Amino acid sequence: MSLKIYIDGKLVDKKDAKISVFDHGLLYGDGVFEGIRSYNCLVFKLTEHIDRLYESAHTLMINIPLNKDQMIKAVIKTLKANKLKDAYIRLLVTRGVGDLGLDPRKCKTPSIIIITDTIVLYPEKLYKQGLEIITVPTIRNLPEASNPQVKSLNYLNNILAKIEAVNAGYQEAIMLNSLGYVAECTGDNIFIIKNNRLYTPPESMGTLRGITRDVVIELAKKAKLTIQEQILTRHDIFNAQEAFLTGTAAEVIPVVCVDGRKIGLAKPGKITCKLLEGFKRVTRRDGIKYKC
Ligand code: PXG
Repeated sequence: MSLKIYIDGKLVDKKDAKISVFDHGLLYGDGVFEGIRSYNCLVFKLTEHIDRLYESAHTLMINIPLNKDQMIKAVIKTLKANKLKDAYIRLLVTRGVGDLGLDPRKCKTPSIIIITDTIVLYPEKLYKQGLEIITVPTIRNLPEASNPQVKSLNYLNNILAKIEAVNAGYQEAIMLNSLGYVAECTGDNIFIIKNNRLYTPPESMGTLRGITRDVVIELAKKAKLTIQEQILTRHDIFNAQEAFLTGTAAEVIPVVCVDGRKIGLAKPGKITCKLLEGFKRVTRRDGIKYKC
């Protein structure tokens, strides 16, 4: 059975899932998106992802033609059509079809695209061994320019950082902000642990308020760990006892080496592993259920 893609209310075969070359999502990266997962027929934190999508769209003054309930129904409908129990869901809203100029007023109707597919994950062995990452020259978008809280279709900032990591032989990169403080990774947030305290950069550092990040903060609070949103330097990261990344795709992944400096014992830390276990439990328990 061919994969069905939702485009503007219709479910079409993957081979027919096409949009106009005049769509400003393509011409200018003018649009917003979310990456969401479902686990055994439970969509994890769907409401939170939908809220973030609508906030991104609001800032860009994109009027999404569905309300939030209708959007949730559209996501579920697409998952069911594809009989996917465990899925990666990519939800996009583009500015829509306009002309070759920038003027968004020429784009009358935003387009909604929902792609549900199986997820490509980091190999299991990386969760056991931990990731080695580096800092890259490309800094994170300035909040005063293209605000990192807006998950826009223009991801060039992160893609450049990813290219720099890959060119150097690494899979993920730490992006600093314009002041040289740690912001986040290309598609993940970063945490460190020292003396039973959990640290992660605040939003003001150019950090996306990740939904996985929020879940991990809640788990840490329940585990009676002290959690501090704090400015972090590379020195802080190098001298942490544990480090890990969080994101919808990666979940919680240990980091064992940064810029050639071993982190702690250079293997996944105890607290990190506990948080990963806790996270997996939550994904099996919470979420919006659908029949599959
Ligand atoms: N920071 C950035 C810049 C992101 O794009 C996260 C953090 C984590 O946020 P969530 O809400 O997922 O915990 C993201 C996540 C991918 C992929 O395939 C991930 C993201 C975007 C595009 C692709 O790993 N966003």
